[in-house]
Amino acid sequence: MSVMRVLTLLAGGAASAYYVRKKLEGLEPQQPIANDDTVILYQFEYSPFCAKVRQILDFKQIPYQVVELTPILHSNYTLRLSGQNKVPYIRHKGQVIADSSAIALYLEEAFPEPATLPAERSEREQVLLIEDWLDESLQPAIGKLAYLSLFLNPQSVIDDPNVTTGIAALDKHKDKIVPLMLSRSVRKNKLTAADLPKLEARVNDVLGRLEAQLRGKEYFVGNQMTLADLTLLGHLNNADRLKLFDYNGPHAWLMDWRQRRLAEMKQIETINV
Ligand SMILES: N[C@@H](CCC(=O)N[C@@H](CS)C(=O)NCC(=O)O)C(=O)O
Repeated sequence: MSVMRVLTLLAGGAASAYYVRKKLEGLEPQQPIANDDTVILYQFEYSPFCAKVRQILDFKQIPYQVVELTPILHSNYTLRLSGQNKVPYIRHKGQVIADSSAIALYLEEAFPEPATLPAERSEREQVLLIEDWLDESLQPAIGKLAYLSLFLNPQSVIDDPNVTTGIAALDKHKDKIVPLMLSRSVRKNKLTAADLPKLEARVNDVLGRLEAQLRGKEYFVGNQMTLADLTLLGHLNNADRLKLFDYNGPHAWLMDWRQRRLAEMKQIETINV
């Protein structure tokens, strides 16, 4: 099937999407050559939930291989492999685990050191509570604003060489694919340009709540990095690339916090090389 046909079908409705899925078996990603002990991460590079899992893997110094999937087109393949239709999911020792929070718990069990969850019960629950809030409140607020802003001005994503569809033949058509995918997200969330001020206000609310928890502190809980901090790093992963929101002025502290945590992650990598 030609790339242009794929694009035309993707632009269509549910029936076309179904047809595309049925037709695209040939474009499935190659399975990586790795033994069963290596963690395989199935992901989209830009997904904040996938970035969260990469942060955990890096923090724990777990070797892993990435399989880059293509948004929308991956769903048949993903359903078959993992029994659900979202990324991230991982494969390790013959098991497939989906959902970033379930993956975090699995990795904590399989690779206990260094720990991302405190041993003390109330601290541990606090970390999990914050993780949940970051995934379920902060991320949707930032995500909706990002989708709409980028849909209204997609050129920065089209021009970013790091943005890939996961399929080389389709990457040449990013100028068509990126707006198409963004328009699907905007439609799914029933957003229009008129919603921008409301979405910006919501992001400011959420960042205000975050500030009350984290400003002036190095870590959410205790005196070392936990799953809560790694989750926030994941959700801020696109901050530079997509210029998600204005970090000058009131939110500059958050970018400073992020820089300090990224420097700490770099140090962990260097020490363990
Ligand atoms: N609760 C899930 C959320 C995962 C999620 O929403 N993934 C999005 C990408 S960010 C997805 O796969 N959407 C389906 C698609 O785009 O095909 C987690 O923590 O992993």
